[in-house]
Amino acid sequence: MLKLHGFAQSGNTFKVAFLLRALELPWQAVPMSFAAFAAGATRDPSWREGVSAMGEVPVLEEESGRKLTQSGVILTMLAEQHGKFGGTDAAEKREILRWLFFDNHKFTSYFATWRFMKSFAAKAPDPAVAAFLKSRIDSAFFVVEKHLAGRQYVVGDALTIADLSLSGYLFFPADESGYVLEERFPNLAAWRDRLKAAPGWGDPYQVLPGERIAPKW
Ligand SMILES: N[C@@H](CCC(=O)N[C@@H](CS)C(=O)NCC(=O)O)C(=O)O
Repeated sequence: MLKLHGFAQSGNTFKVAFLLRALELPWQAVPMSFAAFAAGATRDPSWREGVSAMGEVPVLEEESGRKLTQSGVILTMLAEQHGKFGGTDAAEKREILRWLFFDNHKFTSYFATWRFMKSFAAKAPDPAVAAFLKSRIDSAFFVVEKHLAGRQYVVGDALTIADLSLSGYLFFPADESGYVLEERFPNLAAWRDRLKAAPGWGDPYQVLPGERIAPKW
């Protein structure tokens, strides 16, 4: 059975879980507690040696023991293997890749970093760092907001891994990030809500192991 290393607060792990469920594949979670993550479990040399040299979750472990990291690569591999959610032709596949890069570079990375600082970090966010991250998030969110105008899905006319990747962090409670999408990003909010009806969707705190932790700041 496939194993997915990660934890409930990890939207990157959720992206993969969402696809595993949409594909109806048997899988089991290999939980890392959030406390262990926050204390530096992914920086531990033996964890890096045995699980991920990049020091990140998610990690998808195949039955052979082979371990794969980077949610975008895992999503692409599973979509290819099962012939679903990966686009209908070469042009769509390239378009999906474009959005996966955009997500990993700008959309998820700034938002996940900001959410971690606001909700889970040991110290309150530095106001200058917060302002910088929020301006980067706004800029990335407005790109997708504009793209989604008049569209149901990010690429083509059907659900793809581009939707799963970009939406991975948007299902967490708004108080964890302070971003209420409806207020400034109506297309993003409507798309996120449509995805809740997609095959395999579930609340991340139900789908992945671990407890919800109240925002700290
Ligand atoms: N681009 C990576 C990002 C993965 C990532 O940043 N994972 C976080 C948890 S959600 C992590 O393990 N961070 C550890 C660290 O940055 O030290 C992916 O999509 O898989």
